[in-house]
Amino acid sequence: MDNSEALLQGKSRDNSSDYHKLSGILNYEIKNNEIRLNFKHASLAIRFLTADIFRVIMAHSDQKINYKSTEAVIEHNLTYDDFIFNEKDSELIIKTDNLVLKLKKENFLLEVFNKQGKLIHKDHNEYALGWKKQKVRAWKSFEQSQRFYGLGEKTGWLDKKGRIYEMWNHDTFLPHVSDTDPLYQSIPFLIAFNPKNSYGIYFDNSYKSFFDLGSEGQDYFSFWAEGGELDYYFINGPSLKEVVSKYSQITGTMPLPPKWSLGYHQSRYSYYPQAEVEQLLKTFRDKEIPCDAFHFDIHYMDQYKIYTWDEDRFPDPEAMFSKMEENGVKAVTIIDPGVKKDPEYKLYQQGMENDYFCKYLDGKVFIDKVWPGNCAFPDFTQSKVRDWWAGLQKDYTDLGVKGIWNDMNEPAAFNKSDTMDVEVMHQNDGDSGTHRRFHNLYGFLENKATFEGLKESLDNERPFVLTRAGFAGIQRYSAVWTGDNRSFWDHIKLAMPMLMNMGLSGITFCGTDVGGFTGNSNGELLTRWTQMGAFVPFFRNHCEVRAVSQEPWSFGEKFEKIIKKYIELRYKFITHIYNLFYQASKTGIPLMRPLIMEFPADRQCQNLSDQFMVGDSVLVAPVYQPDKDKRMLYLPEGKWIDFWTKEVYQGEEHLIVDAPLEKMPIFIKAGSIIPLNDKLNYIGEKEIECLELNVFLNEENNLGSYELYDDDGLSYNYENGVYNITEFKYQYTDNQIIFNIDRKEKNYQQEFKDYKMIFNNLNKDPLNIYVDGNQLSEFNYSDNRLEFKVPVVINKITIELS
Ligand code: MIG
Repeated sequence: MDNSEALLQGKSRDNSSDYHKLSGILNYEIKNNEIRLNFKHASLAIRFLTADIFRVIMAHSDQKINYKSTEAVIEHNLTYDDFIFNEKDSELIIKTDNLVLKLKKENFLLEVFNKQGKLIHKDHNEYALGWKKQKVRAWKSFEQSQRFYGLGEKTGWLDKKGRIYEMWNHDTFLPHVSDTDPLYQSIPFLIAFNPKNSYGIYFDNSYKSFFDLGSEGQDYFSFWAEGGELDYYFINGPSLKEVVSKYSQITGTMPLPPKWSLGYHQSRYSYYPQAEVEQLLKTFRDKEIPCDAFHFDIHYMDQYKIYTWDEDRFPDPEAMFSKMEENGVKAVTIIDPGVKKDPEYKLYQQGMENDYFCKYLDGKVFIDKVWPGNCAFPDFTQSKVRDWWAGLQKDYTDLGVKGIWNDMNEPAAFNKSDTMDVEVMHQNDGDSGTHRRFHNLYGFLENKATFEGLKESLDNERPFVLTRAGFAGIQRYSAVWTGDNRSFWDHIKLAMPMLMNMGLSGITFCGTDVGGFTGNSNGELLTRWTQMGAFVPFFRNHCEVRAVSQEPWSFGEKFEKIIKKYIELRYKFITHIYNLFYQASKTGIPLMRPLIMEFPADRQCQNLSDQFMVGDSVLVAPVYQPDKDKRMLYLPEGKWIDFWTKEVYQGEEHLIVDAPLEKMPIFIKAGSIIPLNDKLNYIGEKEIECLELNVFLNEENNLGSYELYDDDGLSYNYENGVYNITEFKYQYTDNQIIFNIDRKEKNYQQEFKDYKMIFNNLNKDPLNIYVDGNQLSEFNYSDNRLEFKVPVVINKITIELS
């Protein structure tokens, strides 16, 4: 490596001209859902999964086409052979119901057109696909007006254009700044956004890979990997939502998590001894600050040996957990993958006796330093190792632990490369390979084992797993947090586009350490961060071992009061948030969304990185600078209602709004319905007797609807149909509002007894209200807001207006 390459940290310009390119098509063959093309030194398979999704696999040199997918791809039975094939002089044409593919015969090149005949995707004229020794690479044309999203956990703006990104899971403790890359997760899924024709490319390759999105202003974007196959999926939208949703047909959606895990989590590195945890519990409950989970960081262990307890610090973890449980707080314990090399330690013995650890080809077990000192690393590519690991979960769940936090699973090691030697072997049940191939899958497979083990031992309860490292598809097993951020204002800002792109990359359940991990937080920073965190899917306050305390009360009463208010707000929104999680589990569409997902035609939203939507109707604009009492924000088309003041704003405008410390701007899209519930100290504290249905009216002649899913929030009984789906619908005309309630599914014994109906932005006097035909005598109307209560069993409300 010469100096300049070293400076580029391996992202050396990988000269396109050094690659072998595909020549002309020699011959081809069509079989079922696939067209196979043969070239002089390569072959290509194009397989159709649906009318919108096809997979391209290249084999070069002496290789055969390898259809084996990485573990990221779920077992699906998507196959589509309904295409029409045509051959012309210079090209082969394949027509699906939604796409037309043209394959140039002479200098191979793929073009994709939409139904209307518009070109939406094209290989680069000069390069298309190629290889260089072990490397495989694709080049694609792009127009400068195009935007790029996705790629998982990356720094920078919402639009990823103009940089090279590396996929190589890495423990990055140095401050995450705008061009820090890579971080802990690798999600090789790219979205090319165009207002009318968005598509995605999922590159199913677990080797170290790169995406160059025009880093030198070139007219192509490109992705390549240091080994393995060129194996990618083209996913047609055409909308951004459809791209994201269709991607989840390949890598899966997040399963419905336990509802408590959507509450507030309190963590630090580390809470100990036991008495401190008990004090923490008491403080939360005395102060009535809602909280659902405490996280136990590495100091709970005996010399950092996983699945052990330091008996001096924690004389009776079981009793501690049951006391926590009585007070509605669940325990989540950290686990690192490194197993201490200690001949007297049970796990090390088991691993050595059963050949569970990663080793070199010559049989030597790979040993490196992590927290416990010298450690061996389980080879999670082996099913027997995953079974062993899954079985270990019971040690903890028997004590009362409800969730596992998988850290250091890049895997991290205290050496120059920060990870395992790439020459170490993984056995992978007979299809072995080096760490080069399995590095990015290491954490993924560990999480799979953890999730399955917890599921088994928790007995019909849904597990909670949190991870730092992962690969595409990680959402099937685990929530993700963004690792070691800092108590910097910049890191509130950095988190927003990062989390939004993670959501677009399949990771619905993600969050960032609220308050900042490294460095000392302060009252104002923690307050602002908590405000944002309350609307981020995973909501946990966590900090480093040397950092000052940053529990909600740590910086005095002034801040505590506001922080408490926002944690409470999270719980007021929890029915809505849970509902959005349900939708995400069905469709793959995340709850934390960039505005562009909801307003794809609005150019202002294309790179809007410091505001986000929660679902399709709540717009959040966190304050991420100190000493601010105003914030500029953008409202897209439509009418918007200030959540706090109920003032109505016209959209397609930039506004400067008041945002004193106690206020984070929140706007609700007029026309929507939002359920809000009573204050809770924790999920399941009490039955929610009354659910508020907040209707935010738009002008007359407006329709609105909301579909509410609800179940016990904890068990798998919903898989047997034990859930409710209720649809609320209203129509607002010049002299009346009709509100309908349709209980579409009702197999779960609902906790709500009443709905409190709240109609905001109603500027006509209500004259009479009829509930299922009976006149209602009690209601309140003032300041354009109408309120009354009805029992949940009713079907129809009619409000006559003046
Ligand atoms: O090398 O377990 O990102 O959340 O507190 C540090 C101690 C190891 C890194 C995690 C952080 C956790 C810390 N861990």
